[in-house]
Amino acid sequence: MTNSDWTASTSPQQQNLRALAEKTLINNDLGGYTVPTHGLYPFQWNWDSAITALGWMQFDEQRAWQELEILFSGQWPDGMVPHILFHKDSDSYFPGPVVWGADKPIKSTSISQPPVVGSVMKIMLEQAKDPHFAREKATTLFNKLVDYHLWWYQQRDPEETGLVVTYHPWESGMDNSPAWDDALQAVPCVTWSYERRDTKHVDSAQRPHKSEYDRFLYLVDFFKQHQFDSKRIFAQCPYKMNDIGIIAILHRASKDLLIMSEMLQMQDERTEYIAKRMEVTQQAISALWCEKDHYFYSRNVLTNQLVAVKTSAGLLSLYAGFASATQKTSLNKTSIEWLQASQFSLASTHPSASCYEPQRYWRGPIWLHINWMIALGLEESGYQDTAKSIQNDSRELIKLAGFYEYFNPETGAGCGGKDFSWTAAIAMHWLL
Ligand code: 9WN
Repeated sequence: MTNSDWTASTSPQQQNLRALAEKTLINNDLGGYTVPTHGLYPFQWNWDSAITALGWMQFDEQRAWQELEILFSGQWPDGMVPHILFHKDSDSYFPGPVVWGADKPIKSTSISQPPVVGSVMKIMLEQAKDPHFAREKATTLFNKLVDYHLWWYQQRDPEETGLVVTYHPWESGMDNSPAWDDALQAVPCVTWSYERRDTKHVDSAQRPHKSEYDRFLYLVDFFKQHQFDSKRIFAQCPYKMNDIGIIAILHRASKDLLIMSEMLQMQDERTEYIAKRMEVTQQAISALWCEKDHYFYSRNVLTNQLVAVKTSAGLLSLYAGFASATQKTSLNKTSIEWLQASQFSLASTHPSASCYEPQRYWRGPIWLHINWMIALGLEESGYQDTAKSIQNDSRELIKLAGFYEYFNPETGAGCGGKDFSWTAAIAMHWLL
């Protein structure tokens, strides 16, 4: 089937995929929140839930807003929205609530995740078929969203450098990205033994190594031992990263938050403060630009070194909107060349990098929600053709393999968990 056949009208195959996508969300619904997939991830994840709400929006607006309400029900008193909310017990995932040891106000992890929720909320407000209902829901959630953004700026950038820090690869959402390799080497390993559950659900060749888990768990213990105290952790954490992915997603979401504050007429000194912090980020972002490689990289805060490995997170700078005109031209050129480097696009690590592994999680596989954000950034920067290529490949992948967690860029094979919520949601929102 050519692409024009596909897009010309609603084909039977498209209708079928749409029905399957709806069914995927309905099956993953645990009564108001959606698990990413059963077994492998049996709880509510922060950025998964936000992306998944975009899918619910396509056929049940009430349910979409409920997803966000339940996500914010786990917000900490200091404004943080945790990366996982352990609403119900499950022994199919490790590490669970006992290892994390955090309970405010409900059992959760003690770190956050890429704050895409503000951008999702703005889309939900703009695209609502029932604008009155959407406005009411957005108005109720808006102050919680502001608290969450203030938490990022104040607790994760207390010195107002413009670049927030992250304390854990799990916080980046891109867990075993090669961008974290060196910084993670400096983190000690846990000395207690544990049993992983992820490799009982998924082939271990598609998951992180034990050497990474040992350090992930050391950091979890570190937060607990420091009683989740922001100041102490900021001063002493052995892993501190300026993650270009989080910085970009936060910047975009802050911009969307400010647009919503106008739509809802909820501007105040707090939203003004967010606007000021965004200006500081805009000034500071050049520190993450590598002039030699014409690319945005993450930075290890503890060594002050840029991590010169091309991961898809750097392309989120277009989605954030903080790249200059010359940077945009270079980034589009890089994207075109990146697309040509594998059969399907866009590999999460550039295929020419020595650390590229096409089926190992965040070291090469394609993630459709990242493709959506990158394509949006390219489109808004004027590069429609490049954005279209990414969109066409994404559509091809779900036609070939279904709603997998991630995809092998060389073969198009689905990897990781099956019947995955954010893949089904992005398919409904962007592809079908
Ligand atoms: C740890 C749920 C989450 C995603 C992350 C992805 C993976 C968890 C894990 O699954 O991480 O948070 O145990 O591997 O890396 O982005 O939110 O889908």
